[in-house]
Formats: sequence, structure tokens, C-alpha cells
Amino acid sequence: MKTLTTLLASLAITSVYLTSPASLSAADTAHVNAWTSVTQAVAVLHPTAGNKCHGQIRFTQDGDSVKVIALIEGLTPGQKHAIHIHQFGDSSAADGMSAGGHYNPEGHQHGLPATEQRHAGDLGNLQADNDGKVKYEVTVKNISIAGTKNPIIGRGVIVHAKADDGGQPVGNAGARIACGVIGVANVAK
Ligand SMILES: [Cu+2]
Ligand SMILES: [Zn+2]
Repeated sequence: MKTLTTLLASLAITSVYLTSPASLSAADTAHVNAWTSVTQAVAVLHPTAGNKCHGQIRFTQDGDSVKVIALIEGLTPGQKHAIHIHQFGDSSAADGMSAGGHYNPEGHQHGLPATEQRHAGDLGNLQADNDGKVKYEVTVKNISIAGTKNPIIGRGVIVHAKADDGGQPVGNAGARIACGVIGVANVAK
């Protein structure tokens, strides 16, 4: 009888181990739902040391696309400036280098938005007007706000001193003139 009890106990333990990875607890499900329900994000850009570029970028999930709207000023008048999502939401370094390299979970080569196979963070170029300001809109399909497709929440955004020419490895865009962190937007505001 004792042997049978031991056997049943071990079977019960085995079944727990076999079934638990396939099903989420209620708490896990709530956690997943809390994240995937985030459909709007914002990054406020602050100038790096010695620069004056600043602004904000709003990201809105729309089906399997993300609409990006950037309002930025303090750029070089009439010039193009690269804008990328970088790997880390870490703006601690005065020169913006703490944001790491381009956000690239899929291991692609660098490219401009017209190139389908590119880093997830490759958002192309801002074209500054004669006052050094720009409103830039682009819709991309290679990221999500907080879904399973290259989620951007918590990552960084960098604006560069020069244009992104699409070249390898990172577009020859030069120094980092503004840096921000992508956070959950206050939609009610
Ligand atoms: Cu960059
Ligand atoms: Zn890139």
C-alpha cells in the first residue's frame, strides 16, 4: 500500500511538471494582457551634451503597423538627420552612447525604411526646415509597441548629427545629438 501511495504521489508530481509549462496562471495571463493592451508609447528627446536638439515622438499601434509621429526642433536648418530606435532605454551617458546600437532583434543588416529587411529600429531621416524643425511621420510594420513583433517599449530613440545614408553598419550618421526613452503614453492627457 505504501508503494502504491508513493507511486501515485510521483505520478501527480510528474503530471504537474508536464502540464504547467503549457498553461499560464491567472496572474501570468493578467500580466501578459496588461502589456499587450498598451497601444500608445512616447519618447521625450533631450539634447546630449553640447547640442540643442529636443522634441517628442509618439508611437501608435494600428493592427500590425506602428504609426510614428515625431515633432523635433533644434536640428541643423535644411539638413537631414538620422533617427533610430536603439537597443537600450538608457540615456545616462552625456553623449547618448549608453543607448547601445541599433535595435535589431532579427539580426538584419542596416537599412532605410524603404528596405524591408533592415534593423527593427531603422526609422530613416528627419528633414529639418529652415528653422531647424520637423514634423516627421512614418508607418512601419517591423515593430510593435508591446506585442511579440520586436516590442519597442523600454528601448531608446536617438537623433544623429548627420543623415542616414543606408550604408553599413549603421548608416554613417555621426554623433548622437538627442536621446530619449520609449515609455507607456498617458493617453488620457
Ligand atoms: Cu542611431
Ligand atoms: Zn540600423
